Amino acid sequence: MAYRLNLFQSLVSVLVLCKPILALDFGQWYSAGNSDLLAPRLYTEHDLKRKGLSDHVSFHPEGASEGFYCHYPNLKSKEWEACNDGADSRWCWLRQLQAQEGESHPKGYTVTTNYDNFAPIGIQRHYHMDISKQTIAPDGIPREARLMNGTYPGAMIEACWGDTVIVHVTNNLDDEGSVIHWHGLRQFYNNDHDGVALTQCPIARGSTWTYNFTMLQYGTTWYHSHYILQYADGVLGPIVVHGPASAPYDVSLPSPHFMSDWVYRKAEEEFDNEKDPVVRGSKADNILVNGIGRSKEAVAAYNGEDIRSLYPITEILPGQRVRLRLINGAAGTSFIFSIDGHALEIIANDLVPVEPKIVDSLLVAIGQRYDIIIHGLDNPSPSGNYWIRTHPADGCNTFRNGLFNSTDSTNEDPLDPRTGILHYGHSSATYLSLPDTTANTITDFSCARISEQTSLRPVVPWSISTTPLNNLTLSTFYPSHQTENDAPYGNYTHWLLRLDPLVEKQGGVSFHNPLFANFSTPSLLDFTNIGQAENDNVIRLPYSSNSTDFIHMVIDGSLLPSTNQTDLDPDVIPLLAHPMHWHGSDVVLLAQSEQPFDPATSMDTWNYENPPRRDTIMAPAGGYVAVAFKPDNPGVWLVHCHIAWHASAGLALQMVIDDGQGLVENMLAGERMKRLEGGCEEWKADLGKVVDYQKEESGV
Ligand SMILES: [Cu+2]
Repeated sequence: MAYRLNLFQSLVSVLVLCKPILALDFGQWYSAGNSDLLAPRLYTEHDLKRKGLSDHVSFHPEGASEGFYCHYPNLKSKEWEACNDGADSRWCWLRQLQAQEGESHPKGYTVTTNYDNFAPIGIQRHYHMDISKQTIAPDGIPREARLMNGTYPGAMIEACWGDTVIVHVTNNLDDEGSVIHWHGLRQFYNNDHDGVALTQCPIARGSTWTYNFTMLQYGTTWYHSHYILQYADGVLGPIVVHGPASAPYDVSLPSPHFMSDWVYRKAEEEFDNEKDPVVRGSKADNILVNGIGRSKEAVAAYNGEDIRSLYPITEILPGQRVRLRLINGAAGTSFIFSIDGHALEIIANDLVPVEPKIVDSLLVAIGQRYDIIIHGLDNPSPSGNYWIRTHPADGCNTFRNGLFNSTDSTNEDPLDPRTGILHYGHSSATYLSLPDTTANTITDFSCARISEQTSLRPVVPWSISTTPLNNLTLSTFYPSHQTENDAPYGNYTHWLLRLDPLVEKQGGVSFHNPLFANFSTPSLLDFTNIGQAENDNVIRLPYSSNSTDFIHMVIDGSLLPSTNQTDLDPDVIPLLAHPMHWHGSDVVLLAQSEQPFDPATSMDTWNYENPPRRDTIMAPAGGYVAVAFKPDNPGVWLVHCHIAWHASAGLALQMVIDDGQGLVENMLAGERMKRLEGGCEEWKADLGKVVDYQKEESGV
C-alpha cells in the first residue's frame, strides 16, 4: 500500500491512504481540516451563521453539550445530510443523498465504515486547559489536588468524528512538570502528540504545550496526566467523540459516568507503600463517581435531607433507551458496574463499536470504557429510584480499610458500592429519597471476567494473520531477559510479568528491569540510542503499512499469585490481574486464559477471526493474554499496566515501530523535532526548581 505524508499547519501530519476502489464509496480521505476554519473556541450555531457556512452539513448530535454542533465543511448540504435523526438510525452518521436512490442502505459514514481508513473531515476545535493545585473535598474530606481547569474530573473534551482537536495545556503547578496523554486515541503518524515521557519532555512550570490530533475514531475515552502519579492526584477528564452507534437508543446522556478511586494522601506519598517490601502495595481510601463520594463522616451527618449532594443522579423516563458512557479512570480499582433491576446493552468497548450485547453487569477495568444503552422499565417503582453500583472486582482493588471480596465477608467495614442513583423523571423537580432496591444477581466478580471480555465482537471485523510479522530474538526484545524460558517461545513477543519489579530492582534482582523514562532525554529525541540504557525496556518491531501484517505478543502472568494461593495474607495480597494498555494502536485479544501459557498447545486455541479489539485488556494472574496488532504507526509507543502504582513501578515497555531506514526520524524532521527540542530546553531550565522524582519511580 502506498502512502504519502500530508503536512498540515506546522504541527500535524495525517496519513493519506490510497485505496481508490473504496474511495468511491465514501468519497473522503483523511486529511486536514480547512485552515481558514480555525476556531478560537467551540463552534456554535451563531458561529455557523456568522461564517456563512450553513450550506455545509452541520447538526447538533443527541447527547452533546448545549451549544455544541458537529460540522462537516467539505460536504455540501445539497448532497449530504446528517442521519442521526431518529432512534432507529443511530448506526448512520452522514448520508450521501445521491447514492441513496434505489438503495436499501444509504451510502455515507456509518458504524460499518472502516475507520482505520476513512473518516469524515470535520473542523478544528481548540481547548484551553490549565493544571493547577486546588483543595477539593469530593467525599467531604479536603485534600490538595491537581486539577484540569479546576474540576474533578477535568473539563470534558467534546468533538465529532473527523474533527481535529487542538488542546493548549498550561502547567500552573508550582513544583511539578506535567505531560497529558489522550488515552486510546490512535495518534496515527502523530507520535509526538501522544503525551508521554517517551515522546516529549515534561511541560515546564508556567509553560503552555499544544497537542494536536484528529479524531479518526469515535466513542468514549479520557485524558490523563502521564507524568509520575499525577492522574491519581486529579489530572484527568473525559473525552467524547460523537459518531454512529451499533444499536438504536432514544436519548444519549451528555455526561459520562466517570468512575475512579480517591487517595487522601498525595499519590507520591502513598507510593512509598508500593516500594516498601513489607507493605507491598499502595492503597486508595474511597470510590468516586463523577467526582462525588461519601466519607463516613458525610454519611453519618446525613439526616434525611435531599440526597443530590451525596450521589450522582442519572435521569431516565419509563420505557426509554438511554445511552450512557462508562469510563474507569481509577488508580488501582477495576469495577463491576450494574444498575439494580436493569439490563444494559453494550454497544462499544473502548473506542471500538461492537455488536450489541445485553448483560446485567459488566467489568470496567482501569483504563477501559464502555458505551451502554440502559433499557428503561415500562413500569418503574413508585419512588422511581434504583441504585447504580460500582462494585470493586475481587482481587482488583486495594482499599485502606480492607479489600473487597464477594466471597469473604471478613472485612467488617467495606466501602459501599452503591455509588449513584438512576431516577425516573426529572430529579430537579422532585424530592429524592434513597433507593431501596436490591442488587442484580452477579455470579462473576472476578477481575478478568474472561467469558465477557472475550465475547465482544467488533462491528468492523479484523481477520488476523496466523503468521506474525515479528521474529524477535533476545537482543531485540529486551524485557525477555527476564528468564531463561524465552528461547523455545518462538516467533512472537513474550513478556513475562513479575510481581514487584521495583522492589526486585531495589533488592538487586538482576534479571528483571522496570522501565525508567529519562525526563530530560525522551526516546523520541534520542532515537538512535534507544535501548542502550539498562532500564529502556525496548522492543523493536518492523513497520508495515500492509493491513494484513500483524505483531503477536504474549503477556505471561504465570509468575503472579493467583486466587488459589491461600498462603498469601489477604490484607497485603497484591493485585491479581493487570489491565494492560497499548498506545498507538488497538490490539485484538487472540486469547485470555487463567491457564499458564504453553508454547506447545496454547496457540491451537487462539481466535483469529474478528477477535475482541480495544486498547486496554486484562492479563489474568496465573494465566496469560495473547494479542495482535498492526505495526502501521511509526514511533515510540508505550505498553504498560494501567494500575497507576504499577506503571510508576515500571511495569511497562516501549515499542519502537520503524522501518530501519529513517521512517520515524524523517517523519519528525524539521519543525516537529524543533518543537520537541524547544520543550526540552524549557524543561531543563526548570529542572532545579521542580521536585525530582526521577530516582524514585519510572516516570510513566
Ligand atoms: Cu499492574
